[in-house]
Amino acid sequence: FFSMSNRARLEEMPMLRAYSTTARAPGSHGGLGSVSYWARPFGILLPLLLLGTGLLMTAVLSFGDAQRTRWQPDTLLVAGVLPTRPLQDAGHIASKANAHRPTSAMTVPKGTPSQALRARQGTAGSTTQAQVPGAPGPGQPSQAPYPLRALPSHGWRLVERLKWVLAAVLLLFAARCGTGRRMPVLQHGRAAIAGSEWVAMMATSAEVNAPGDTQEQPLQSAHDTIAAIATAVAAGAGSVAIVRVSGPRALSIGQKMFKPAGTRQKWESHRVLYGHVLKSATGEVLDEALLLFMQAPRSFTAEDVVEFHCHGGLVVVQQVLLEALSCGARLASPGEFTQRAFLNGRLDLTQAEALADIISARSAQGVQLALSGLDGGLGKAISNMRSALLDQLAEMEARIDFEEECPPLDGQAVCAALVDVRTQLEAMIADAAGGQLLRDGLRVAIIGPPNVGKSSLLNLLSKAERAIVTDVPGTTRDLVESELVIKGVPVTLIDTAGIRDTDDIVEAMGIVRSREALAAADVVVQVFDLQKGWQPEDEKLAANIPNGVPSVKVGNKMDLNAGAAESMKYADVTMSAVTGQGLGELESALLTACGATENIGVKANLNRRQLELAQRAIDSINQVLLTAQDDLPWDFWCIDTRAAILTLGEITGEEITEATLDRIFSKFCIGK
Ligand SMILES: Nc1nc2c(ncn2[C@@H]2O[C@H](COP(=O)(O)OP(=O)(O)OP(=O)(O)O)[C@@H](O)[C@H]2O)c(=O)[nH]1
Ligand SMILES: [Mg+2]
Repeated sequence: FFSMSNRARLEEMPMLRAYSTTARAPGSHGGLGSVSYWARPFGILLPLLLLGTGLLMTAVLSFGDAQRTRWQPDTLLVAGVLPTRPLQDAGHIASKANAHRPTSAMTVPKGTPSQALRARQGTAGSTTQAQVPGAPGPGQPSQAPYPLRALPSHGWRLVERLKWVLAAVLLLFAARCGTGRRMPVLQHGRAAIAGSEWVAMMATSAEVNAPGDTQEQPLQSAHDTIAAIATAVAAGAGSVAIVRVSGPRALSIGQKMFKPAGTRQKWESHRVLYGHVLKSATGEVLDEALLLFMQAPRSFTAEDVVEFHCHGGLVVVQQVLLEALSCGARLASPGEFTQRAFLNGRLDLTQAEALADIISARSAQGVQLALSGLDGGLGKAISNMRSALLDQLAEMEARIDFEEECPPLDGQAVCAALVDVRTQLEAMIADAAGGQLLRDGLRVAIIGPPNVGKSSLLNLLSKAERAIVTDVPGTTRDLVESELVIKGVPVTLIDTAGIRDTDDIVEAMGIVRSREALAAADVVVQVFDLQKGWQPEDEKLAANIPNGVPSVKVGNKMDLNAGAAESMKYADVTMSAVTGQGLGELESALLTACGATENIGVKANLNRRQLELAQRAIDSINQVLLTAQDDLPWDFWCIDTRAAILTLGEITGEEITEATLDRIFSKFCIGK
C-alpha cells in the first residue's frame, strides 16, 4: 500500500502481515509511505485450483448437455431431477409409466422439455398427435419398456445456458492470477495489483520535510516538469523510496532513464514496469526499480506523472532524483505537486489542506478527521454559504443600480438569509474544538517538588523508561518529552525538574525551564507526595499555574500511604506511579480537564486558517446586521456582505491571492 506517509497509519496495518517499506521518521514527513505484502499467499495453488474448478464445471455441464441431446421420441421423461443422479429416484415412476404404456397414438411433444412435460400432463404446450414409428398400434400389446430420461430442473438448465460464460470467467481469472500481469494499477486510494504486490495509492501531502524547514517560496510556472523524493528520507529507515516526476516531460524523462527488463513490457498508463534506472549519459545502472506511469489527467497532479519505486536509504534515491533532474526536470518546491493538483482542479483548497493534515496527524482519530476533509464536504458546505450570500448581494446591488425598475427589497428577508449562514458557520466553529484537539494534541507539563515521582509518572504513561528515576531529589535537570496517544488524543508529556530553592546552578537552570514549560502547557499535571501530604510548597506551586490553564492534581505514592486521608482531599486523582494503580483515572481526568469527551466525534473540521476566516466572515455578517439596524442605504450593506463572501472564498480557494496560496503550500513538504 502506498499510503499516506504517516506513522500512526502505517503502524495500523500489522493485520495484513505487512511491513512498512518506506522510512518512518517522526518529524521527517514524506509525501508517500508504503506497506507491502505478498499477494499470492498460495503461490501457484490458487490459480491451479481455479483452473481445475473451471474444467470440472465445464465437464459436468457438458454431461448435462449430453443428457438433453438424447431427448427423443419413445422416451419417458422425468422432470426436476439432477442429471447426475438420473433415474434411480424415479424408479417407481418408470414402472408405473410402463405399466400404462399407450396402446394407440403417442403424444410427441414439441418445444422445450418443460413444455413437453406440461403437455404430457395436459396443462400447456403445443403437442401434435402422431403415429410414432415403432410405437405399438391400436389394440397391440405393450412391447419393451420405454427408456426413461431425466429432464434437468429449471435452475440447472439456467446454469447450463450460462456455462460457457461461467467457464470463461473462471479461466480468465485463473489466468490472471497465474501471471499477475496486465492488472490495472489504480491511482488514489484504491487497491491494485502489480505483479506480486498489491498496491494502493493515496495521493497525499505533508506538512514540512523537517520541523523548521518551512520557507516561503514563490509559485513557479506550472508548465515545466518537476521532480522530488516523495517518501520520507531517513538514513537506513526504509526499504522502498519513491521519486515522483510530474509535468509534460515526465514520460520522456522516464523513458530516457529507465530501461524495462526484457522486451514485452509496454509503456502504458497505469502500468507498473520492472527494470533498471540508468545514468543516461553513461548507461551505468543506478538501481533496480519499478516504474509507474500515470498519464494526464488520471494522476494526482492531473499531469503526466512518472514514479520510480527504488530501494530505500539515502544514496540510491538521491542518485535517481539527480538523474531525473539532469534529464530535464526541476526540483519541486514544497507542496508543489499538491499545488498543481489544486490549480488543475483536482482538489479544492480544503481538500489540499486535509492532505497536509493526514500526513501530520499524530493519532488514528486525527487521520480519520483529516480523511473526512478529503471528500470535499467542507468545501461544498462553505461554497453553498458563499453562493447564498452572493444571491443576497446581487439583489442588493440591483437596488443600488436600478432602483426604479426593481420591486422593493425586504431587509428582513436579507437579514434572515445572513443569520442562517452565520448559524451554520457558528456550528462549524463549535465542532472545530474537538478537531483542534485531535489535530494539534495537548502539551501536558508534569510539575511538582523534587522526588514526588514525576519522572516515574512519565515513564508509566509512556510505557518506556524515558526519564531517569532515582530516590535522589533533583534527579531531573532538563525537560524530558514523550509522545503518546491517550484515547485518540495525541499528547506530548513533559517531565520537568522538581521545583525548589536551590544553590545548584544546573538544577536552578532546570527549574527555570520547568517554569517555562508550566507557562506554555495546555494542561498541567501537578504531582504531590501522598506520604508527605499536601505541603505549603505544593500550595505555592498551585498558585503559579496560569489562570485558565486546566490542571489535574495527582496524589502519588498511594501504595505507601496508609492513612493520610486529609491530604487526599487535595488530589483530583490518587495513584501510584510504581504499581500503576489509578492510571486510568488520570488519563480520563486529563482529557476531561481540557474538555475532551471520551469519544470525540470525527467530523469535517476547520483548521486554524479556516477557523480564523470563518470567524472573520461571522464578524462581517454581524456588521451587516448592525447596518440593517441603523437603516442605512443598501451600499453600506453591500460592503460587508462582499467582505464575508471574499472571506468564505478564501477558505475554499475560490477567491485567493497567489501570495496566500504560496503561503499555504510552502508549509507542505517537498515531494508532496
Ligand atoms: N512506592 C512508591 N515509590 C514511588 C512512586 N513514585 C515514585 N516513587 C519513587 O520515588 C523516587 C523518586 O521518583 P522520581 O520519579 O525520580 O521523582 P521526581 O519527581 O522525578 O524527582 P525529581 O526528578 O528529583 O524532581 C524513586 O525512588 C521512585 O521509585 C510510587 O507511586 N510509589
Ligand atoms: Mg524526575
